[in-house]
Order: sequence, then structure tokens, then C-alpha cells
Amino acid sequence: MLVFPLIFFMFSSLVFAEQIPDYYDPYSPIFTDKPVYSWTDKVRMTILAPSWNTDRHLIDSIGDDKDHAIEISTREHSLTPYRFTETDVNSGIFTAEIILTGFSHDIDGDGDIDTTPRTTGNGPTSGFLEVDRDSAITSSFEFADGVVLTKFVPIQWNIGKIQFSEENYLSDKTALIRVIDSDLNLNPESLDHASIQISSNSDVSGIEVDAIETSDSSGVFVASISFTQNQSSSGNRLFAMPGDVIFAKYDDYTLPKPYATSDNLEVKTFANVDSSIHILQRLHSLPIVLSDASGTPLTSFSIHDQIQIVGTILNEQNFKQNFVYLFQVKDANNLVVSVSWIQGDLYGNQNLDVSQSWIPKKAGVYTIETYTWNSLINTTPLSPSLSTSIFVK
Ligand SMILES: [Ca+2]
Ligand SMILES: [Ca+2]
Ligand SMILES: [Ca+2]
Ligand SMILES: [Ca+2]
Repeated sequence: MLVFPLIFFMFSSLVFAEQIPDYYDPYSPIFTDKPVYSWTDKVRMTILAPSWNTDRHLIDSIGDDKDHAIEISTREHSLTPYRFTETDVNSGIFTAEIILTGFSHDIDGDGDIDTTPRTTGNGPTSGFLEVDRDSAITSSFEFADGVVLTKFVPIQWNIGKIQFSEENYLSDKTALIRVIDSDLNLNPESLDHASIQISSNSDVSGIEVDAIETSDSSGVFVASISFTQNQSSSGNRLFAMPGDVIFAKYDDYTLPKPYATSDNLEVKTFANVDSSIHILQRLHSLPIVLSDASGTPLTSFSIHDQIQIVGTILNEQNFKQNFVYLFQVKDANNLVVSVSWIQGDLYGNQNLDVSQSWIPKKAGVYTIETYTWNSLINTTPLSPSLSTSIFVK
């Protein structure tokens, strides 16, 4: 191929751009469907060559003529001649595609090579071409005698991304996890797989799930998982308690420069799991019982007598919960005469009696209110507040 004379010719053509065609921006350029490819992509190429539409009633071909061959090559491997065919009988537009087959490499660290590098085919489809990580594909077409059109497209690996579909999940919902790494699209004509590790605070070893490509050549891989609070992790089911952080990660063994081809990188993300039980139903609070100091229920109340106010909270959920239980006594003028609280946590299905003593100083009507909150700072109610009125004589 006349590479050096061509370069000279192309530079000189710039000088005389008004007299003769500009072969840097010619009327017969080569296009590719992407500006950059990953190592196992499908590459779709188009050449606009109206002057090669020699028969307006037939599909013409270009590139398989040895005097005007099309060559698709990397530094080490080459497909030539490679045939392009006209998109319609009279379009003057010629297309072809090839599938890149990468090089021998283990993409998941299991010790097995996952690729089948090969260079074969003569177009217009089903050509296979081996490529290295940081190589490039050069397509060239001797469009006219001594005029060679070329198109150069780089090949690169990508750093993968991993995402949960939501930041927060309720424990009875399904979570979707997505890996985006076009380097894992090993076969652009079928669905590929990616392996994702998922864990929670409550199960740090977690599960490994198989994510499936969303379409033949998307390079996007999706898996769904469910949560369990009372079974161990298994398959796509993860043991995670409300309040847990859940983590997803995969190891990217296909990294661009400046990483080495042998490097790998842990790509990870997280989300939160909360209970699907409505917040106001997380704890159950029973009406208070009023008794004397020895625990005998009181039916009437006198000033200067000690009254034990006894509340009961039930954690009917199967997970541990923090709580604040607050007592408040108001007089007939709605003024708070006593307030106190108890802070703690309740294990799943645990019940607790909480009590507080109060000695009325004046006769009158009093209202005793109780509140169950998640904390004194957030004061989010975990059950409805309750109130009881008494008359002190
Ligand atoms: Ca034609
Ligand atoms: Ca492997
Ligand atoms: Ca695929
Ligand atoms: Ca990658």
C-alpha cells in the first residue's frame, strides 16, 4: 500500500483544496457507529461512495476487489479484502460489520480465560478480529487509484459502575442492582452474565448473584434480590434487618490505563433497608395502669398519695428497636406538672413494663399522656400517644 505517497498527496491536497477534492473531508468518508469501542464490541461501518454505485438497479459491493480492497486491521491482525454491500440498489451507501474478539484474558479472576480471540471472515458481516486492550482499528479503502480513505477508531476498556435502583428499600420490596461495564459484553449477539456480591450489616458474607445483560449488546447487567428478616441468606434472598446498610460490589478485571491489564478493582455501592411496617405501628403501647406503691390498682386518687403510672410496650416486630417512652401529667389548665421518660431498646417480640411514680400536690382533674418515640432527638412516634384523665380529691 502506498502509505507515504498518500500522506504526501493528502497534505498537498489541502493546499489545492478548491481545485480538487479534500480527502481529509472527502465525499466518500468511512463512518463507524461509535467513536470508541470496547474489546469485544460489534463494529458497524458505513462508507459513502456514490461513485461505486455502478448499477442503479443492483446492490453493488465494494472492498472485495483486489485492486480496491478494503482492509480492517489492528497492528497485529487484519481482515482483507473485506466486502461492504450497498444498503439499497441505488443508495451509494455501503455497510459492513465485524465482531471484535479481544485477546486471551480472565475477566472474573476465576483462573479461566473467558474470550475466544480469532481473526476470520471476508464480510459484509460475521468477520471476527482480535484486538488488544489499547489498540485501534484502522479501516482503509482505496477509493480511487492512489486515493486511500482511512478511518481510525480506538479500543479501550472501561471502569465499571454499580448501582442500586433506589437509595432506600422497604424490607418487603425487591432491590435491583445494575452493573454497567461494556467490557463484560463478551458476545455482542447474546446475553452475557456478571457476578455481583451483595451483603448487609446483618450478613457480612452475604450472597453472590448472577446479573444478566439487559439486551444482547447493552453491557448493562441486572440482578434482583429480596430481603428476609427470619431466614438465612440463600440464592437471591439476603438476610437484612430494618436499619441495615446493604452493599453491592463486583471486581472489574477490565480496566483502562493507567491500570495494568492484570489489575483488578473493587467497584461498590450501598443502599439502606427499612421496615415495611408503618412507623406508627412499629411498637404497640397498652393503656396505662395506675396503682399504689405496692402494685395494687387504684380506683380513687388523693393528694399526697404516691401513684405508680405503669405503661406496657410490646415489640411485635421480629427486629430490635430503640425507643423512648415519655410520661406527661397535665393539670386542668393544661400546664405540665410532671414529665419523665425512659430510654432503651426492645428485642424482637419483647414486651416491657415501664413505670413512673407521681405524687399529686393539689386536688383537681389531671390528664396523663404517654408517648412512644424512636428517640428524644427525632421524636418520631412509633405508636399513637395515649391519654387518661383522673380526678384527685
Ligand atoms: Ca447499485
Ligand atoms: Ca474467567
Ligand atoms: Ca452480550
Ligand atoms: Ca471494565
